[in-house]
Amino acid sequence: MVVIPTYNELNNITKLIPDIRRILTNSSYSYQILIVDDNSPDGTAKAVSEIQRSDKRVHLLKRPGKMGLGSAYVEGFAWALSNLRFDVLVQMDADFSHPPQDIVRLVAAVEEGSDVALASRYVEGGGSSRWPWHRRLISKGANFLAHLLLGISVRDITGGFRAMNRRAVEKLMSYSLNSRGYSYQVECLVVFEKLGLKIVEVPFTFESRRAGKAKLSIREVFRFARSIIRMSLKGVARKDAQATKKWERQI
Ligand SMILES: Nc1nc2c(ncn2[C@@H]2O[C@H](COP(=O)(O)OP(=O)(O)OP(=O)(O)O)[C@@H](O)[C@H]2O)c(=O)[nH]1
Ligand SMILES: [Mg+2]
Repeated sequence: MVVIPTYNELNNITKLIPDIRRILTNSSYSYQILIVDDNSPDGTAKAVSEIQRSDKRVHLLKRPGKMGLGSAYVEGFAWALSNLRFDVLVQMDADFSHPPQDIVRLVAAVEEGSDVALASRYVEGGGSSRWPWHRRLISKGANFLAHLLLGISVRDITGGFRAMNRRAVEKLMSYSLNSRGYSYQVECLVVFEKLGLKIVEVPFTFESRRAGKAKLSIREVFRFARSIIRMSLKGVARKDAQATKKWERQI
């Protein structure tokens, strides 16, 4: 199953869904696609509803407003766990930065025994194509900060193209993830490494977004740095641990 958060991705999503469908139909895997849309003003959700009419394997979770990539994934994963049957879950961007044909290699890596497979720019054979220097710098800086403060061992910490088995998704959802924005990708890895899950990096080439506007702002960069610092100081707690703390405070 493939989960895709969208905000103003009309011109990408109407092409991406058919591409994923074609690629997975031609592979040995069955597919389901979940779009988590934050009431995009460009009508992304309406276009997805149209596609849904002829394809029951496409699902749509509509949220009232833009609440951040991380929170879209958390809601999407929780919805998928309670409503759909799947063995492997793939998360990816809607803008073709994550080439849909690489889904098959990621899923295969999980089927071969890894809990989590990361599409990675920073292992041999991986890279970024046609990315401006300032975006490369932000990406490298974000990875450097996360390595330094959190001691994560994988190379591409901030990438958002990943596959994981159902057990990994279930475990992840038992944690209280605080990242609403881009640091979500890092927070998940903190949890996965803490749990000792088997993580593999699969090289891929990150492409520039095909259509639509970039959403990464300076505000998001600062928010990311703040989240990494918070994680390094406080870690990431399980939901029940948090509940216990609250209870302790009450008595
Ligand atoms: N539902 C939801 N999706 C979001 C939100 N912010 C970003 N997205 C989606 O998350 C994915 C990644 O966001 P992008 O805007 O592509 O971020 P990026 O790749 O760092 O930046 P550019 O591709 O250069 O714009 C895309 O599919 C976006 O549509 C949000 O607040 N809510
Ligand atoms: Mg993008």
